[in-house]
Amino acid sequence: MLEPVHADSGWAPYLFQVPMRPFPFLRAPSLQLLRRAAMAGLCATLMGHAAWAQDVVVQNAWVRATVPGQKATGAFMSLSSASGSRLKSVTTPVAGVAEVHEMRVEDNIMKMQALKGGLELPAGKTVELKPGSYHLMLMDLKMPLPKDSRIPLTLVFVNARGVESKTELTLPVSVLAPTH
Ligand SMILES: [Cu+2]
Repeated sequence: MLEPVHADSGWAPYLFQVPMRPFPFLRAPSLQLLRRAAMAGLCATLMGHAAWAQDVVVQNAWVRATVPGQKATGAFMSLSSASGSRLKSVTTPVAGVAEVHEMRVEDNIMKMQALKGGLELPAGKTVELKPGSYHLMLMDLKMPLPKDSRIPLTLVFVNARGVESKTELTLPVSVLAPTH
């Protein structure tokens, strides 16, 4: 599995994971080198076509910094799914409760609520999780999140065939959306 990449440099971070056993048919020890070479080639290919490897590509992920005593914050990112997927759930060790939320205006009041069924990611579309819109809500925070720190966060996706996959991220903590 590739480590989640985070770019401080301004290069858009591509965060994805690779299936652990893509070549079960190449198990013989004599094929070890061939297998390794194939993996290297595959990885090189994946770098250029991230969406092909993992159905969902995560970009520009960040979490809002907190002040001491603050018990909740939001995490934001853009998600694009090649073949259609659903963000089912989210977990992070820094929060007791983490949910996928939407914000909408009801009777002129901005309200937010958990998306019980998760967030649909239509094939080929980029879904933005951003302040004032869809977001990940981290509640019951176990520690302050100072800016310029990082937190681990796991996204659970379900693809169009109903297969679940996890994407492990490391999110930068920021006061505003990092510029890219
Ligand atoms: Cu919320």
